[in-house]
Amino acid sequence: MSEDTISVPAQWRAQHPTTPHIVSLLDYHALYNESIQNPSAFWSKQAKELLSFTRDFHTTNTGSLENGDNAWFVGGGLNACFNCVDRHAIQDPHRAAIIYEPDNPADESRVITYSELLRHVSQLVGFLRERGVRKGNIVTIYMPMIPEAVVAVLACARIGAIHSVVFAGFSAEALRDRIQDAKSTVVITTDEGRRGGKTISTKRVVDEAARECPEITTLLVYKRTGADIPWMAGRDVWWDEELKRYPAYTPRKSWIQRTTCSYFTHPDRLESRKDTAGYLLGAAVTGKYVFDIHPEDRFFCSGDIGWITGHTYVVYAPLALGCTTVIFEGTPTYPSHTRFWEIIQRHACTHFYGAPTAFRLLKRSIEKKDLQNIDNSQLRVLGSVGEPIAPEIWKWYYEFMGNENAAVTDTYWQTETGSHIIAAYAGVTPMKPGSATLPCLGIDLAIIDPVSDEELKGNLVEGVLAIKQPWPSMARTIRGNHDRYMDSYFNVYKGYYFTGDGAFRDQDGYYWIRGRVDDVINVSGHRLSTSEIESALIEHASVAEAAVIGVPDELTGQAINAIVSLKNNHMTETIERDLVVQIRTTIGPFAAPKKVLVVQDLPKTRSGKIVRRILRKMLTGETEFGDTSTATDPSVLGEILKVISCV
Ligand code: 6R9
Repeated sequence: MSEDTISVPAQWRAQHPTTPHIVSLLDYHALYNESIQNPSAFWSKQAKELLSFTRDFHTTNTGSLENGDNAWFVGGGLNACFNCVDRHAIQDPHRAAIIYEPDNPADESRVITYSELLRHVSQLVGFLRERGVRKGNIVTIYMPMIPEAVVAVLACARIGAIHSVVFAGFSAEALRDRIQDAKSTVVITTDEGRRGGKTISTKRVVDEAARECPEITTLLVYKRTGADIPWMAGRDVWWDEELKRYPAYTPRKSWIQRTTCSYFTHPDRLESRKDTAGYLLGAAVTGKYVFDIHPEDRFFCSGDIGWITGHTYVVYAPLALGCTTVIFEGTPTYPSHTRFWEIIQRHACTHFYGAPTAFRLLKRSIEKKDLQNIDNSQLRVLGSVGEPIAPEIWKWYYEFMGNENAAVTDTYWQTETGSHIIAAYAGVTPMKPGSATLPCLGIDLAIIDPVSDEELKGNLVEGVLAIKQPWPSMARTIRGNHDRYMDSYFNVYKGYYFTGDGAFRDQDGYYWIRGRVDDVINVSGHRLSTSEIESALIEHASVAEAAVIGVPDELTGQAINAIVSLKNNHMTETIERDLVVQIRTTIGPFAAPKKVLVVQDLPKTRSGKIVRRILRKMLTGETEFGDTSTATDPSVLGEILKVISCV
């Protein structure tokens, strides 16, 4: 192995409270080889071991990547909620399922046991069913990170309804589009939320969105703060008042699901659906082997459940494996920068899973002396997700968060993959700061040369990352747009799943993710599409054309720069600010551009396409723009450069 390798801390295995699920790298290789050589037998065995099926499947998987028609556990039936709640409630009813850490550390935290979780979920199921929610309907959930958000997700899963969890940072307009698209008749929210000491007006946002969603018949409101809020009699109902009327247990008659699915709304309108059993198995297998989760563990993932990370690793993976999931409502810097350490200490967390954007922020302000009263020696595994983690941030994380005692796993994956694709197996895989390391079980990777479209074999190759074999938690379609699904993932390189990321395979076969090769921007681990932001800008009455570029940013990974030209070149004093507000209100504050540049004209090809490549080079300070001859009017470049140098 090359010299930048960090081996698993010597005490890791010695201090393990039980026995790791995989004990050596050899074991990993043996399992991995089995999973690639005989995937059906491997996944069938894993499914039977980790999931409880109500009806056995007769075929492990069918279909091909070429045709994009993969299906898993055909003929089988299970209920995701039963797997995440009932079976643990039956076995160990008093085990904590959820620990809730409120935004303000002075407020009381709450522990919800598996039997209590079963009761809450069952009561919500009773309510939702009475309100007409059935298998296949889509319920929209717009809630802060509180246990009731998880209850809502699981209640949908129990019915076989589809949950569309919309991140509570989205604006009323973005929420409206998603409710309309889902045709939700029931929306679940809170009166307000609290985040980083600030109030988020969830109910007000839903009210505004609902004005153009006449199909909503029920707005279920959980009382989080007790604020005075507007009320629409007949439509709005309180969670606490309603749910107690329903039985604490719903019988199993309508449980069995086959093709019902989780449904994600992404900023780029990507909506994917997955097989329930396949998705749940991806979550459980990676939870078990990558994170080494055991039932006694307390797993703290700081992701929001409105994004895939929270979806899979706050809800489904820890609960399917029957451990305790820690739900944190707040932010890493409130009331102070040591909040994560304090939470981990207070709840004796064994795992922490977060994003490089937060680590970069904390690294700036935390000193060793701030942590001298912290004892987090029970912390075994530290995960990173969302974007590449720079080696110096990796090392900081290893040292400051884990005291060089915990295994660090940089987990590379995507909404569409459902669960980890490349990750170090905690306590097993020798680590290399900055590399996501080795493929996960059942994931057959390929690096493709973008020029020749050929797969590059062997080590020391760089190209586009693709996957050669189907895996259970992969998305099976884009709802209502299967052609887009085929074009985005399977028609790019025939026979492969196309990830959209560039990657390098080093001399040891380790993978280094280079970032997106398409028009996706990653700001603080939030995946945004340039086209949605550009459309939001163009909706503004004064904007003629807009181009959105992601530029490297020390704190947020990438930052959004928007370059616009105005109708009749009519400049106003407040235009830059107005456009930032425009994006905040149409998409959400997290998509706000760091810079807005107003120019006379944008560089275009002769066919009228904006040449973002040149703009990107200009914004990142490059002086060589490559071939600019296709730009319609080369003089526009000089003018843009002038504007850039003035900002
Ligand atoms: C889980 C999640 C997916 C995109 C993905 C890639 C980037 C995620 C990463 C990473 C490097 C990692 N990404 N994890 N890049 N190293 N460990 O983030 O899903 O929101 O769909 O984003 O995020 O570019 O293609 P999603």
